[in-house]
Amino acid sequence: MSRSRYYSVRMRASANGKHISGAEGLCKKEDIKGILHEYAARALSHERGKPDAVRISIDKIVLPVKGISSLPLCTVRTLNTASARKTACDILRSSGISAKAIDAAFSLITEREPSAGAFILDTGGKILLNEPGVRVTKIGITENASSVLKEKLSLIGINNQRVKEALILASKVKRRKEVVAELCVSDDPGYTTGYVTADGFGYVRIPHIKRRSFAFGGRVFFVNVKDISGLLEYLKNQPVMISRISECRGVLPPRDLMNSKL
Ligand code: WAQ
Ligand code: MG
Repeated sequence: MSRSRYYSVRMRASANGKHISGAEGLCKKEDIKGILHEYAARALSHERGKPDAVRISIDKIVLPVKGISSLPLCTVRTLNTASARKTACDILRSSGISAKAIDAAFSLITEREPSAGAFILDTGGKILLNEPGVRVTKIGITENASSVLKEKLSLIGINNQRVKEALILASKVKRRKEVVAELCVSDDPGYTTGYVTADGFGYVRIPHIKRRSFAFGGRVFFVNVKDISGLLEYLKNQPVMISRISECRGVLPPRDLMNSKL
């Protein structure tokens, strides 16, 4: 994509310095007002609590915007936390992530107060980026891709903002070759579906990855490099728009998922 007419809008809400919610997107000038309204409403009525500080910022995009495809999406049929964790482990293990790294990732995101950004671990489990982690920003979707995505997600009954935003973010992250996989667990007490992304699997939604009412969550990016400076620069500053939508499959049993690696 060429010269940009886009603006990056970001929101962060906190209470006593603790993360409550955040949002980020790319939009055209005429849509800024609507987005500000939506982000402010989201910040002030979040199930994680009432914020005492909300920061919203708007930056004009100066770098050319890169157009990319969304990751292929599917949902795996996991019926409880044990099978959800097992499936996440199976995908990550088959992508070359060590058991130690997977354990470290789950403890970082499920055993302490959520961090505003994502942790970065190497495939052996070494923490390359600790709290507060990296916030992925400058992410959006073209109008055309957005209507295609809406159609595809509607067909499988999951056309909602949360899925769309997570797919956009994960597609930007996984686009980098050094990112081997991502693990995400929502920090919202009422939202128990998480996801894993990895080569050959795409974006795999995993129901029941945590128990309801549990207010912990987070994201971990697993990488196969030691120097993450180029990756951090890309995640924070490279504007990326989803301009093509890949396949969106419905629900698959775990065994079919593992056997149908793309
Ligand atoms: N960059 C990096 N990390 C982030 C970002 C970001 N832009 N936004 C959120 N996080 C981290 C942060 O630690 C949050 O605590 C954690 O992720 C969870 O964020 O297909 O709702 O917004 O059904 O609670 C995934 C499944 C939902 C969607 C993810 O995440 C689906 C979700 P939340
Ligand atoms: Mg949240």
